[in-house]
Amino acid sequence: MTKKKANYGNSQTNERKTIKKLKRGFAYKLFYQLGVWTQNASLNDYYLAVSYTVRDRMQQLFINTIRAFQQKDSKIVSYLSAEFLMGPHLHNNLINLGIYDQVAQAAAESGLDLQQIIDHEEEPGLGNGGLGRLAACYLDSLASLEIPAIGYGIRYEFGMFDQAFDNGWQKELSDRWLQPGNPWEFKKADMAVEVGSGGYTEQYKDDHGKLRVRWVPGKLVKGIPYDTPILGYRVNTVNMLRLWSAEAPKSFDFAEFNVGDYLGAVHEKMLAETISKVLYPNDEQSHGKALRLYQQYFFVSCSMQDMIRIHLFQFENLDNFSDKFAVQLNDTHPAIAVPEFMRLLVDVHHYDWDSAWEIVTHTFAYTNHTLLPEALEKWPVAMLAGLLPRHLEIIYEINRRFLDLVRLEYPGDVDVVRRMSIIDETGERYVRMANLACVGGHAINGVAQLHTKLLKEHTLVDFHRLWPDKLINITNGVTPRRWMVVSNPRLSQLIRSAIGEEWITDLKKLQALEPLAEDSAFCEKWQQIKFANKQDICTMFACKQGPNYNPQALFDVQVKRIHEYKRQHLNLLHIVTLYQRLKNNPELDIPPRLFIFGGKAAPSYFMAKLIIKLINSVAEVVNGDPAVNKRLQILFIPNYNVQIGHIVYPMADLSEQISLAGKEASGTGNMKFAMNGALTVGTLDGANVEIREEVGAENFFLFGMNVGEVEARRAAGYNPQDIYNENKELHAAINLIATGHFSHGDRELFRPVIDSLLKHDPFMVLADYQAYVDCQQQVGEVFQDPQRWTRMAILNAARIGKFSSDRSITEYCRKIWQVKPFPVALTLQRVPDGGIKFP
Ligand code: CRA
Repeated sequence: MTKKKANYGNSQTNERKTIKKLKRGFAYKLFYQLGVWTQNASLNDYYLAVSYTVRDRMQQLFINTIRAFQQKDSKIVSYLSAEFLMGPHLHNNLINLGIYDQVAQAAAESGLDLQQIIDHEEEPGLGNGGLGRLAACYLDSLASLEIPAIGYGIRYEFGMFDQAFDNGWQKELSDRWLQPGNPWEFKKADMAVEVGSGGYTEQYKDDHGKLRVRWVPGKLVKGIPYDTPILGYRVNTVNMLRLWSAEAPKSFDFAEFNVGDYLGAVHEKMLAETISKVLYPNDEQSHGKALRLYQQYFFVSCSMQDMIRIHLFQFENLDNFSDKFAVQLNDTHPAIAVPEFMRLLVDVHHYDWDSAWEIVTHTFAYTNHTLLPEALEKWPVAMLAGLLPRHLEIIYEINRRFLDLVRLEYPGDVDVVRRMSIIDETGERYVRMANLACVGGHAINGVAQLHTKLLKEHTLVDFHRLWPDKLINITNGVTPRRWMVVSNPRLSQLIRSAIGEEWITDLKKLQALEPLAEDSAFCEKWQQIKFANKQDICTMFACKQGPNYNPQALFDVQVKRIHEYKRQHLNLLHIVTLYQRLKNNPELDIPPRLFIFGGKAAPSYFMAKLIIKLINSVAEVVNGDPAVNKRLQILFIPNYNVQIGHIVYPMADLSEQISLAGKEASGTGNMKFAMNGALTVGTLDGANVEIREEVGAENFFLFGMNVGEVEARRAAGYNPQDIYNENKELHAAINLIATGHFSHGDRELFRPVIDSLLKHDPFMVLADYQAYVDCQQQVGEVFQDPQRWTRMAILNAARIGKFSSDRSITEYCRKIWQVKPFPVALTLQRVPDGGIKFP
């Protein structure tokens, strides 16, 4: 299919006209919208003026898309997610619209530096990490593939916290993304919906004398939608991200006001607004947090009501709802949608239970993103009873019917009933959200082959046995628009000039690069680009303790959330090992390495925060030691986020994907690195397995135990102390930390890390240590042969096509959503010169 570029002509005169209009646009926005005069304008004013000008260019497409969806017979995908980690919009929108060059030129002619303006944007960090960023990549692919879609989530006033370092410790600062103004969203105040909480349920007779149940909430809040247009790449489709913000309903204020309690009313208003105040960091135990549960219910209820409204705009009833909406539950965070939709159908729209259940189960599908037992959500029954009494009744009824089915299938097996029940009755009673999601939808998917296999064999084994066709795999993917075109312009340009640009929408086309891995001129250009990208980092960050970072060094990068299962401390033990080797043997022939870290720790995760302090402490000593710092340096980039990701992936030589096998569901950073020509050192975990299959075992540095070996090792009685006693280098490295070498003699500071490793080592760092160090030795040797390294890097990029989110989304469309592309025609013109005539 040929993709028509939206509406920007290419001829020279058109080009001049466009630039002229853009320049006038900047000036207009500055003057009329922002109310400032050029001389007084701040960088933020310029950023806003440019962004509003660009946004105007998206409007025609946006409005046409919405109209086309309303008028035509298309199915809409609703992606329900508590997190959307969108990253900065401006640059991405320029690329997807295809007007980057014109805007850069117009900016330059207006005396502005587009790069500086792009860098100024405060990114909307409304997600913790992989899961939220995946949702953002999926929205990009949905729009680019011309699939009608709405992303539904929460407009957190404070997103992911900003991270700073204070004497090597993580410090959390509040994120203020909305402070400078958000030019990308539209507030739709008149599309607000109401959401209840608390209260009681009652029976009543309807007009036909039929006995019904209704929920009488004790409180109401209003959900206000804020819409952000999501552009596809060079297509007319502009989908929508609809985020809900909580406000107190007016009627409520007035009621209080009338009895004279003005301050009480204001207090109520504040309470209502706390619902969408802040994003919960993951790795926090949230079972007891009513606010977190209510956040989930709030956005889910708003979204279901919104979909019903959209549906009833076109149809008389909800009978065919599941033909018109496919609703994806991004993990269990939105799983309360199952009883909420049942309530809306049965209590509000008066469907009988069976018909309602039919609609519900045909509408929902659930993606599982984790195997970690502590991340599987469950809510105390008592809490649900207080907050959502009607939903608890509905959950009981769903469970009663479901367990009847289980008993019928497995007569006499009480254990299976106990395990599969939506209610956990082993102690304090809980609602198991994963079980609810499995029962309430027609499909369940894991996010990488290995992950899905483990779901089938362990976490969801009973559900898989009951419904063998329900659990499927869809391996994650990432968007090449943001993760190559936007973030790595040099490499994208080289690839374009070599093989054209079809790969941008069809990533498998990168295969055409394979023969170029043997072309010395191409390889040389490839190396120059990697070098230039590395130089950028060296200029951006100066080393605080030692000589400046060396762009010739092997850039060895681990960026991701700090978590013990991801094993940043394994990486660190390797660094300490190299440090010792160099101290003992200054002549050692190893390539210079720059170890780069990035990532945040959940504020209450003590061990992760101590690991950050440990990395920073080792950095201080290593970088400051003239005996080693020409060959070994460490850079911990603070506040890792999407924006920093843009500069990190393009400059990496080596991608660290070293989680304990069986722990990382998929990973997506692993894909971004390989796309940008980094080689991976990794375990057989998550999507690493498939990446290795695609790029070839000979182009991937594999080490460590596989899942089977991990299980066997644990079953045999794993004792980390034995390894410590037997492995001399490891022993010495651990002792160096324990004796205070990196903590100014303080032997207590890092004791919890050491104790954990020696006594329990839950993620088997010591068991994989030697394999890792040996593998890294090999990495160093290959790096000393630049031709070989470059060849491997090119082959990684050439064979990474599978990991485009376009492929993932195409699979979701086919296997789960049953939805097809729906190209948008531009039937509506822009505002006519003579003004508009209201109907
Ligand atoms: N933390 C997994 O751990 C996976 C992403 C996206 C995660 C990653 O391995 O790549 O999801 N899981 O599928 C998660 O958030 C609630 O579970 C993640 O980001």
